[in-house]
Amino acid sequence: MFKLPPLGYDFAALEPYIDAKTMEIHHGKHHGAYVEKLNTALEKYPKLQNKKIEDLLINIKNVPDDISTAVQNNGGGHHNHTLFWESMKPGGSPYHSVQGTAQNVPEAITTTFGSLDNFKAKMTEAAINRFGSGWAWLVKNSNNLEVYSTANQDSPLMEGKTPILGLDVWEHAYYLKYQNRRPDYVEAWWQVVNWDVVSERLS
Ligand code: MN3
Repeated sequence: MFKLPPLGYDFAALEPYIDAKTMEIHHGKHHGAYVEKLNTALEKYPKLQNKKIEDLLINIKNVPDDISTAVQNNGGGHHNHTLFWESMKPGGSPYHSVQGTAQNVPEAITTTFGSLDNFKAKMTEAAINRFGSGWAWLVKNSNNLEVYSTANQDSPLMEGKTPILGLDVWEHAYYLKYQNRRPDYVEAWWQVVNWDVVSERLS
C-alpha cells in the first residue's frame, strides 16, 4: 500500500513564498487524499499494490479499466506531489552551485533554452496558460528537455516523458495567499526551487 511521504521540512519553511497553512493542507489533506483514494482503488487488485507508482503510471494502459481513471488521477496526484515537495527547499538552492558528478544543470538548460531566463519564461508561460487545474513541467522526452503542461493530475510518465521539475498550479496550491494571482505565486516559487534535485533527476 502507498503511504504519504513526509514533507522533509516544516510547513512554514517555505515562507514567505509559500505559506504554512497552504503547505499543511496541501500535504496532509490533498496529497493525503490522493494516497488514500489510490489505495482504495487498488484494493481489488493486490498484485498492483506492490508495483512502484512510476510503473503504474508508465503502464497506465495495462491498469484494469474499472480503476484506470482512479489510478490516473490519484496515482498521478501521489507521484506529482511527491516530486513537488522534493523540488522545493527552504531558500532554494543556488542554480550555479550544482556541479560534480551530477548532470550540470546550467549546461543542460542553456543548451536547450538558451538561458535560465528563457527557461523560466517558458515554464512560467506554461504555468499561467494552463486553464483550470494542472501542472507545468520540465521533462525529459527521449534525450531532449521540454517544457509543457498537463491537466488535472495527469503525469508526464503516462506519455513516456520523465518529469524533472514540476509546478502545481491547482488553486489549492496558492489560493490562501495569492487568491487569483497565479502569476505572483509562480514568480515566488522560483525562490524555493531545489536545483540540486533537478540535477539528480537529469542524471
Ligand atoms: Mn496539489
